[in-house]
Amino acid sequence: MSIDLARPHRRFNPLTGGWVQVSPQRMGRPWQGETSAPDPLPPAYDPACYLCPGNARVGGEANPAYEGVYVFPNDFPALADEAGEGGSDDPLFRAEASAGVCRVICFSPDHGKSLPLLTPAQLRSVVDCWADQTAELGQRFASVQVFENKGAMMGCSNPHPHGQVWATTHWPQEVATEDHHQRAYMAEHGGALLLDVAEREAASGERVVEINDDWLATVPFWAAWPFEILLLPRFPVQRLPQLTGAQRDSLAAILKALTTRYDNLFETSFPYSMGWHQAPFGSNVAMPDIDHWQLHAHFYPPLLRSASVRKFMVGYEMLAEPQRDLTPERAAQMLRAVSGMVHYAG
Ligand code: H2U
Ligand code: ZN
Repeated sequence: MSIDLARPHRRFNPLTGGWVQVSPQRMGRPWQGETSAPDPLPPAYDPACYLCPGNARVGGEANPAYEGVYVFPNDFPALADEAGEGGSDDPLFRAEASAGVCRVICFSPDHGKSLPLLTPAQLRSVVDCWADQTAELGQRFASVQVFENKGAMMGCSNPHPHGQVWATTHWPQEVATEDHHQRAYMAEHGGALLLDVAEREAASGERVVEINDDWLATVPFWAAWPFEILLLPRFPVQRLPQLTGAQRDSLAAILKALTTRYDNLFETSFPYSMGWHQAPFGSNVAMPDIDHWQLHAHFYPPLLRSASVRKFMVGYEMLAEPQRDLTPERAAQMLRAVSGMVHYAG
């Protein structure tokens, strides 16, 4: 690579076709933003929590006294089971009906146990749940989106550890974009884009935060968010249900280590939006080949300098393209410098 990465430059995201402006020379500029004490960890049970076992949800229905992972239909689903009628091909005012299901996944009955605080066995059952939901919903829907939106800073209304799954009859935009770029990469280079990325990242190690025999967590070369992570399998796999028992265990292990590092970085329950991208299914879109797909997870955390100082994607970023000061290499170094084994809250 014959470019000075210490000077302003742009990096290309081969998965989306987007660019990011990197401005390493701005790292030392003075900061006059907010700072405040980190949030304390929540208690094991909150009588006011609508996700805790035995408590009533907003719709009135009560949660059972669940003991492991618990899935229920979202009481305020964003999608309807049945698509409405009609559509519009008007080139200026195009629309189509959409349908799908939305479910909530409680990771633990313990209100205070976010992912890094779960045992490997408990994390494994979260992985199994993600895979089972994908397998079941993939029979009826074209896309299954598993995700977790965590922390008040991300607009998450409740600290109880939970994620969601939305399955749709259409391919959502990000999935369609990634499908396009992975397909084009394989046509041109013969291999799977993200398998090649995993190999190159493992070889250089520069941006790797966690690695085991099956998985690798890296701050991608093209990361837009300060501590963004791309979690990649080191073997070809297109969807969650294909993972073997051993690959699920090693996934649980790397999830625990990565999220422990996240929490330790600013000694706070690290907010983020994370989710899995996996090969979409057939349904109303033809999906004959999926070899170009590689299963992967994105973590998009908003924090920049402390538990309360966040990165805002505004101004130039909204109007031109994302920009970062902290280099991905430096972010990876900072995440490597904190423990992936011992959580700050014990
Ligand atoms: P977030 O705070 O991560 O958005 O998630 C809470 C989800 O739980 C949200 O999608 C659903 C909301 O619709 N929910 C229920 O299904 N039942 C409830 O009683 C409250 C919240
Ligand atoms: Zn709770």
